[in-house]
Amino acid sequence: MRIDCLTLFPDMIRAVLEESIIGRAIKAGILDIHYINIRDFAQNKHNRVDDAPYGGGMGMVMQPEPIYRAFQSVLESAEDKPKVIYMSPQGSVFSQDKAKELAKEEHLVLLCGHYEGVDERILEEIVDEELSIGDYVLTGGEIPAMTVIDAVARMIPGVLPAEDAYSEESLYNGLLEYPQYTRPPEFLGREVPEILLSGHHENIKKWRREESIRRTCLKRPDLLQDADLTDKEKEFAELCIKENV
Ligand code: 58G
Repeated sequence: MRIDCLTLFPDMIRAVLEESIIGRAIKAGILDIHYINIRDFAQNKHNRVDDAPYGGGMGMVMQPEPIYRAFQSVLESAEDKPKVIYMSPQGSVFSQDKAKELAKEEHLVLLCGHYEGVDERILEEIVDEELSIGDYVLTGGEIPAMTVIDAVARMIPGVLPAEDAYSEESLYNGLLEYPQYTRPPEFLGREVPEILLSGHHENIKKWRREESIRRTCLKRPDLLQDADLTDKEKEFAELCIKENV
């Protein structure tokens, strides 16, 4: 998959992504990430890319031309038509399902805004989709873009070390993850649940499933609506909620 980031802070995104497990996928050639500095496409003396909003009001707005030229430079080096995403608090809220969906794309362009955002005409002209990572406002779209790239990249086969790792994990099945333990078997007097040391895979699987349901009931009951539960598991969930344990 190819991803182009249109941003005023290319080094910030690069530093974070190349430091993580995503960096390995880039080196392995599974991911091809390009960092495009919108300021390189300014055409005035001081390389300005923002200006005051028409109609007045506070702050600055990113001008359309440098963003458009940066985008054209991406198109020139691409054989396909990329999906263009603008990171914004006005977008639909990003999710695991969305990450899985985007992981099927061949080419993404992520536009990161600053100040009070980008000129509306850029959204109309080049943006296919607006995405938000949650209901809060940040100073730039870079952190949301990194979030989307990380979540999408780990859904691409070969990016995670163990390919089956994510098929069973939390949120994949609409439930929270079961609790994890590693050595030592006792820590500050707290023991690892005996069943995990038993080697009895069938029982362990059952215990983990129940713990997933229990946790989801306690921490994120809103997720239960879309979770795939058997009738028996639904009864178990009711009980967890009623007894609050
Ligand atoms: C209002 C304020 C509209 C994404 C700022 C547009 C981007 C949060 C998210 C902006 C972002 C999120 C300028 C800075 C977008 C622009 C950017 N804040 N929740 N801020 O995903």
